[in-house]
Amino acid sequence: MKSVNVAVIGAGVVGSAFLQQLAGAKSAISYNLIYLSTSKKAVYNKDYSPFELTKWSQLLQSTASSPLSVEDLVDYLKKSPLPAILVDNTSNETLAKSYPLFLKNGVSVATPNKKAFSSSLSLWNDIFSAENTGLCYHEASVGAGLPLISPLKEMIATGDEVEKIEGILSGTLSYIFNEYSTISPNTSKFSDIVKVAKELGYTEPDPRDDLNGLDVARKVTILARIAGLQIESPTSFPVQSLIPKQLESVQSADEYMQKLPEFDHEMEKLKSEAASEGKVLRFIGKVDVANKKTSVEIAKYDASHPFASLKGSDNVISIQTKRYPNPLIIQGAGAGAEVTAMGVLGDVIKIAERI
Ligand code: NHO
Repeated sequence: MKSVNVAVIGAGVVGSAFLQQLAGAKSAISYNLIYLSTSKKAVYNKDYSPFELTKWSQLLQSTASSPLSVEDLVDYLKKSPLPAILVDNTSNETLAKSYPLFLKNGVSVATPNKKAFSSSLSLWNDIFSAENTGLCYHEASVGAGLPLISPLKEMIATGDEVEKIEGILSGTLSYIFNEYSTISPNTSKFSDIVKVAKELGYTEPDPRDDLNGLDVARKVTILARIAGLQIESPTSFPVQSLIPKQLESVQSADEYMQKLPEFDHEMEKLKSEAASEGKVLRFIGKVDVANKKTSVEIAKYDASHPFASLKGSDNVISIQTKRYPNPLIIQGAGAGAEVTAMGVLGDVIKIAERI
């Protein structure tokens, strides 16, 4: 039986779901967990002998070892007697910047961490350099486990040409707009919906980290680069922020939440304008390949459009290509531990089959 060595960094929301799924993976390949770390602790054996996957939590609790530095981890994994895969389940930027080092040394990477793919264009080019001997897959960096990146890459590799990509790419903002702007008009206030989303744990601790549009801009950057656009960074194109100017600099999330109702009329105006045209508001990311334009903005959609009938915190993406003039629509849960971990494990299995 083929075996691979797996090193996992991060055992939080996604990491713990990933480890549980890895323990039950239905694959013809055997996955040996040889390294596991959080920001403070690590477990690994110098002789690469694997740990029992189902015991990962106890192992982390009882270890006194600190995580290896990036350089030492690269060294450890490149000398692995079996093909090695690094799974980065953190949102750490320094680690993301070190992917080229792993990949150059024959270590493959699977990750939901958006940072590496949506930072500078030079980092993207280094990650996907033809000289790298490791593979790098990041399906869960956009739309959690939804099959987006893999089919998009396959369309392009087989000669299709992407014309336009448009999508609701944030689970949090999907929920907020699906509740706020409905096909049958409602009287709910924007600030009340944000409050409920925060209470349900759908937003970041400070909702401004969702409402500033940067998370969507990062996902748009990734999709646009795959589609062939040379996007310099997620701040190099227009991104509409949903944070009122006056609340951008207030100190705490609590103060922001407290003052948000004072600005409800701004969003209300947009909502009633849309309703008078029989439309709803949605917060979308757009990639217009022909015109080399990307943007993140509030847009209006007819009640009959697939984006208008979205439910809960689902994501939806519409991909229009030469072969799919009527766009290919991919829709479903775009956030959450289980589906995100599924995307990461799917990548690990693909890498293991291919290395
Ligand atoms: P946590 O729960 O904070 O866990 C992070 C773990 O990494 C911890 O164990 C921490 O100790 C460890 N860590 C951090 N820095 C480290 C370092 N330098 N060395 C070693 N260990 C370190 O984070 P999550 O939620 O598990 O997220 C992990 C990654 O998955 C992040 O890159 C995140 O962006 C990505 N991700 C998460 C989700 C999610 O549902 N939680 C989603 C997608 C990607 O589908 C999700 C989504 O997009 C939700 C989004 N908010 C939306 O659409 O609205």
